Amino acid sequence: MGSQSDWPTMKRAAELLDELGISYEARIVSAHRTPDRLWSYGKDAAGRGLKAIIAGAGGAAHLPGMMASKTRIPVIGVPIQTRALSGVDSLYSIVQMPRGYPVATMAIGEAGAANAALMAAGILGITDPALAERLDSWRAALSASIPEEPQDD
Ligand code: RP5
Repeated sequence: MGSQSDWPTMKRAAELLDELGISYEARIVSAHRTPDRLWSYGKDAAGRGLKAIIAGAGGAAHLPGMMASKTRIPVIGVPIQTRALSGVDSLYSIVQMPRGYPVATMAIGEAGAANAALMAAGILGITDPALAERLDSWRAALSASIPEEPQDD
């Protein structure tokens, strides 16, 4: 993520990764404030065996796109909801990548962070049958939790 202030949102991704038994590291890597850290993180990602990168950033959200320019590892972008522009700024900054350097862009905010973890699980599940099974169970449990009819409070 681009900042400590992104963590309350990105925690939603971390919680789901925990739930699905996927190991991960959570790091602050800012495209603007720590560009050298971004460069080495992206440069070393494939060699370190990372399989997916979830990149959350807000405002002029250059982290996911710059990360995608430094590594072929799939980058999943999470637009952080900003106070000034409600996260539309983050969304537009992340989603409009030029041909050649894609970022799989999620919804703005906490739903996007949770979905980023599920997207990563889906990617990793292609070659990890045990994880694929855990993801299927998670999805079935969510589906089963939805009532057929609305309840009064
Ligand atoms: C972005 O700037 C970060 O991803 C964060 O969403 C936003 C604001 O950062 P802070 O000023 O709260 O550290 O780079």
